Amino acid sequence: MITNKVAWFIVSLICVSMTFAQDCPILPTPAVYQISKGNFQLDDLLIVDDHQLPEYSKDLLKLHWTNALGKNIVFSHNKAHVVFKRIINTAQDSYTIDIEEKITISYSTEASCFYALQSLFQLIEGEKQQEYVRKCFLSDYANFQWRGIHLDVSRHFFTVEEIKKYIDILAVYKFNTFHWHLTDDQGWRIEIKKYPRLTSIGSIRNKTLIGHASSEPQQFDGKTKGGYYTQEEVKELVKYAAKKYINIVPEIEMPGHATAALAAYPEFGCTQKPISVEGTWGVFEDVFCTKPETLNFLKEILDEVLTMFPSKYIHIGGDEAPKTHWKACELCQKNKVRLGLKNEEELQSYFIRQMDEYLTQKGRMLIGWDEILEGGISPNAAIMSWRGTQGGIEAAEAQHYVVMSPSSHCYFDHYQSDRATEPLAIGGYTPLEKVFAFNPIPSELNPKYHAYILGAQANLWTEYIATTNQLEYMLFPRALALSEVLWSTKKSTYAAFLNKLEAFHLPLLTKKNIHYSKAYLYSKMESRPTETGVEIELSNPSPGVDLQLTDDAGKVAVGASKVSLSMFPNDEVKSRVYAAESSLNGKQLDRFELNLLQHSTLGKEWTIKSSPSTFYPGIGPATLTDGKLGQRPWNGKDWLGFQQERIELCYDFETVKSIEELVVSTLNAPSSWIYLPKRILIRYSKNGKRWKVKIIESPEEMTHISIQAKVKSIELLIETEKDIPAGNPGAGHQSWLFIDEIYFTHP
Ligand code: TNX
Repeated sequence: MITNKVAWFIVSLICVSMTFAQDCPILPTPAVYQISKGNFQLDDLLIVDDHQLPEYSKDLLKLHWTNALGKNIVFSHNKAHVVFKRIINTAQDSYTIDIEEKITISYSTEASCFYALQSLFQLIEGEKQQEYVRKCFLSDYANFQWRGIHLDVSRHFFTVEEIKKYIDILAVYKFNTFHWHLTDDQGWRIEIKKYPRLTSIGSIRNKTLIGHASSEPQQFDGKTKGGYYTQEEVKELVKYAAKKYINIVPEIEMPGHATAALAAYPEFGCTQKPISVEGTWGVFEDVFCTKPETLNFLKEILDEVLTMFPSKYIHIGGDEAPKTHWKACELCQKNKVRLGLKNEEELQSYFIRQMDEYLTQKGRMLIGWDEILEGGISPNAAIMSWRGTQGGIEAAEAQHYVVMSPSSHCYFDHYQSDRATEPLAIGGYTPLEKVFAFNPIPSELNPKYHAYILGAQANLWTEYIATTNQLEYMLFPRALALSEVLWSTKKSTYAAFLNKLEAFHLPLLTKKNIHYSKAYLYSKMESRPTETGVEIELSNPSPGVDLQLTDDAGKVAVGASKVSLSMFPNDEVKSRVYAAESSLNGKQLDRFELNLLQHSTLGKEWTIKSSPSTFYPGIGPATLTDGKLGQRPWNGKDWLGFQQERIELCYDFETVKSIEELVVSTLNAPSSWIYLPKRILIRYSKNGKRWKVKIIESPEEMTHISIQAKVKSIELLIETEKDIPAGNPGAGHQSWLFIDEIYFTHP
């Protein structure tokens, strides 16, 4: 975080009490914004004193003034409307804009001059007619120094032009880091002169999965797909981004996600068997071998990478590397013994350390995914924490730099609503509000380590994203919420943020021909337990929206903000349909349906003896009896998630009941580490004295368990897959169990 603020800045902060932040159209929200009386007229000709105007800012100003605003601009020291002043001894990325009789922009670094212009353009954009700008004083600086967005170009390739458009829009929102994920199992995308087969073979795959990786059997399109960037193109992009003060951090994955490289050069794997570039998504066992020849090969690749990227940080991946081949490889095992290492995790640590030493020697710094903590973190490495924030906390406490990118808040390949109309995604649920609420500094981290958190970044993995339209849809408006998190020291409320989006920024994106999602505006339908059953509530907080909720028996509820209907338990299991409609001024905004299950324990509560994870709490125990089945692919809602070996639940009927079947609904999504139970043990009793036991081995997603007895109490012990099997995402870790509903049928 930037800390050196001097008196000049404190003075401007004091003005904060006098600001009218709600009127400020700028995103991310500036630290200080104070309106004065009157407007500054924007004539057809703008005279700009370029005396202290840095070159890239001058280019930007010229381009914006002529192209976006359609006005003329000249540079002259006489009678200038706009002047620039470089000031020293202020916070690193700080600037002020003073709009009175003329516009004075003061800035600390060249980048901050560029940011000042972005803010000025947004002020102009915020006016109805772009003929004037309100007089004001604005003072601003960055909260975090790593403000990143990532893009995976291996799973799907994006052209240089498409990436330029991506960079353009990131610059508008004051991001300064573009993490370019260039290599993975499905394609090697960067030219390496010494190893030409990396691109001639490694960039091409001959089939791509259709649909979700969890579908069985998997189907493929049988089409050849490829694409890579020449070194010239890479250099051009690096320069292009630098002119917008965006640093490109390249990622060259090792030791895992290496299939494409090993398809080109099998001799650098352990088995040396010929393999093909992957056409499906997941974690694969063909990883780089730990032998010296392979380490040398990777160092030679890095040599060329360093000539293209001036970035201090170089990302070497390090995630999801199965150790299966290392365990069977004679050379790796010899290495392990020679180095006195205990296990394969330490061998991975050795591998990363070699790269760390190499990069450090060249004056760079290694950054890797949080798996590189396993087996011991390398001395100079920085950590990108993706499996939650725990890895980041551990690294910061060990005084290593950290970039936070937990999948819970920063994975923009996850769903942003629970509607079936969303484009197919990998899974997970990361709505706009959650991104907005993210804080890169975990509350449990001791303040003395806060300075190690460089910032955060959103990741855009493209297994399920093949077009720029969809890419933009996944990115916006979530990226704008993240810009607020990363830049702003005066973050607005969520409601004020939404107002700014609607009024200024979504129209701006449209103008720039950028797609975005409006999922945050959708009405929500939730079912919640009541004394007598469940209440189905339809809600939409947007002002003026009329709601109508109808059930399949023709019952209707109408109103604004929130309407509800009730559903009661019934011994007959039945699927019921609820239809929701919302409209604004008589015009339909939205219509959707929800199927709910009516059953005998609807709205009743199971006692859960093992706590669900705080990441996937659903709506508490009532999740299991709310009549709502979870979505597939899963989107994080409507499920109770557990990450433990044994889960115990019990239920007591008020009186003895005849039961035909018990139905347990769970999720199978191995690509997200979520597994079906290994076994379910059921105990039930009529009187609490004599118990009958049933064991179900390898249950399915929807398991019907025949009971055929009179029952008062029933207990479930669910056993999970302790170690995720080798070759799968999360191999070796405790699997997750997700349950959405449990119910009974009666004779
Ligand atoms: C995990 S995040 C991965 C990627 C996938 C992503 C999908 C990380 C370090 N590894 O290989 O694309 O999940 O969300």
